[in-house]
Amino acid sequence: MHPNQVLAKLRAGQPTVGFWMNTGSPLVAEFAARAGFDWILLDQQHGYWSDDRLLAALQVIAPTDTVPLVRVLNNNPGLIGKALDAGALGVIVPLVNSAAEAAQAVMAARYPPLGARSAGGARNRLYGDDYFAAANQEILVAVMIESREAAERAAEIVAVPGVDVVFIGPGDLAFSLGTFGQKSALHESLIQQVLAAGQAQRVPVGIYCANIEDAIRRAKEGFLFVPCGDDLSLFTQMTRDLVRAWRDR
Ligand code: 3PY
Ligand code: MG
Repeated sequence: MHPNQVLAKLRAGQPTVGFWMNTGSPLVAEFAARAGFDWILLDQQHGYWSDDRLLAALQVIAPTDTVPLVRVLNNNPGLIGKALDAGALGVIVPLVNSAAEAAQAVMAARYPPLGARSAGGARNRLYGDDYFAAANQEILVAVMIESREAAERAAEIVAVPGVDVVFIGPGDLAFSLGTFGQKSALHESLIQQVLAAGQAQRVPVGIYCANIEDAIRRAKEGFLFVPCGDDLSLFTQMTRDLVRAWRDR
């Protein structure tokens, strides 16, 4: 099995940048995968990826150097196994609030003896005849810390064996604090607490960033796994700019 280049970079302490995809469009995924991002995330929690569209997107990303990841709908072993069997090289699991929930996500993504992922699938084995033997090393498992409760338990969550990345969801974290804006001092201090917990145990920490400026700033702070935009927001921004330019002519 070809080494997972995102895991290789993270294990070497290098930052990785990704692109978030919500459109459910394999065609857009094909173009995004040729832009040179380290990873592309197909979001099945908040995006529009039916199983068929997800499969088609994984097929067009596979021949490129970009690593395809899937955010699954929830921390469900069946959904995690299914995304990996379809050819995702990693999963991001939302709303993980405890070490036990993190262990459940790892369990679903790893084959025995490390986990309980079921043997099967076909596209996964296009990665090599040794897929079953190598997958436990090469499949990325990211668990999302996105509540106050989870952030306060960050040290326990990052310590769960098999967690490759802890990924902060700042939007849900703000919701859990009762604020819709993301800028409170408490919000930021919880973010920094999670970063420190990951760094103390040498587990890479990521955070959702909506634009390249945030991604670069967070990478400078030590976050190793950052997206820098999403397809629908970029498209929205660009089409609005076109209309504004036309109206201002
Ligand atoms: C959040 O900010 O809550 C996220 O899940 C980012 O995708
Ligand atoms: Mg979230």
